Amino acid sequence: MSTEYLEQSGTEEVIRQFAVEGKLLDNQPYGNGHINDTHLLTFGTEQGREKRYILQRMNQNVFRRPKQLMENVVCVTEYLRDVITAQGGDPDRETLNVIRTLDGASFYEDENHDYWRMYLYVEGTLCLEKVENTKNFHDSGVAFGQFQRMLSDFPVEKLWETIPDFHNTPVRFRNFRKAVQEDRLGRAAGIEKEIQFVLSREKDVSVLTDLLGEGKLPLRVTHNDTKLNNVLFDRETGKVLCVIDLDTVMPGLSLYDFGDSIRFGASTGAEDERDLDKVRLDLELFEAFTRGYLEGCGGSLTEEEIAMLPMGARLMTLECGMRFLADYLEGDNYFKIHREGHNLDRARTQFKLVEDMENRWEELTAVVQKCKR
Ligand code: ADP
Ligand code: GN1
Ligand code: MG
Repeated sequence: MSTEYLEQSGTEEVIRQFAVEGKLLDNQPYGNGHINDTHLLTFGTEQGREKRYILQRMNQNVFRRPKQLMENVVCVTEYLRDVITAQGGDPDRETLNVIRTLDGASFYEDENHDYWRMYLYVEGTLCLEKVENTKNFHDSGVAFGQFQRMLSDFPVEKLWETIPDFHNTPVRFRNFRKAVQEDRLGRAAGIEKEIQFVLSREKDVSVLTDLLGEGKLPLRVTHNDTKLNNVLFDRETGKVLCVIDLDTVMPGLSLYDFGDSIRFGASTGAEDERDLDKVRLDLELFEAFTRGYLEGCGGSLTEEEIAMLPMGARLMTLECGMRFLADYLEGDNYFKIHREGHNLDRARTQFKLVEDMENRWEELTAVVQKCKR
């Protein structure tokens, strides 16, 4: 197995560890995720056909417990395979499929202690970085709602909490305040306005965790990273096909999944748009996703959850903004950046959206009430 792609990428030894037949023909960096290093591999089979796979180096700075993470992924995808098969779907395309190593493991640890895993590449799909039309955003809502419904009988106790307090907004708030106080790079001076934006919202951050603690919101199996680019659409039919990026599947609140989708997909601007005049919450998209999500959940959400959907959107957006800004203050160690100040730009779009949601709060709640009927 020696091609120039292999030599270039330095991943040849890793690829050899996986139980894949055929000859490696191509190996390219792939996708726009902020976390993992993703490669698209093309293999040629003896019958002259091509077969593609996704190879990922898991980001160990983010995922400190890669073994537990892969246990979660294997457990959840095997469960989903059964559900999809029972529904008459195609489990090779409608969920991720883990490719084992030659030893039968779900990942490979190389000599640098980097962890690698491989998935079947889902062919004939589109991954959207931005909403193209109201319908596909609605459909992504159906997909994330169904994802949760398909896992509603999954034994939650089988899942590891691979990133503790991932969407615990009060904990994220405290981490943010610590990053400001430490100000290791002296960056706080230039961004007082943004820092104040977060600090003045301290009373908001515990709304959902308090309701959870009081037993007023149910703990469910959730995806926790429901960005539009974490679903794949069928290129031919345009239908939503597969929920991907299962690294953060953990016990959580439905509001986390709903809220994270809204913060990314219902914005009129990109997550890193520099012209903040372009960034607003698009109410039509908000409504489309709400309808899709409620439809996908199939009546399983409680009254309290539905009432809290706008709060989920507002808090997930504020939380993500805090995380971007904390990362900026700490030296951009967590999210991949592609330009100077990238995390600051991302934080600013999130705050602009939060402000817009706050100003149009009655409209948001009215839309949710309308969709509920
Ligand atoms: P990250 O955590 O870095 O976001 P993802 O698992 O979301 O990593 O993968 C990054 C991108 O790679 C996705 O947005 C998608 O475009 C593509 N991708 C990942 N897995 C698959 C797959 N099995 N089939 C097709 N495309 C995939
Ligand atoms: C990361 O992996 P990706 O790009 O889908 C992050 C999410 C953030 C998102 C912001 C494990 O998601 O929590 O909301 O960036 N994932 C992790 O774009 O931290
Ligand atoms: Mg992703």
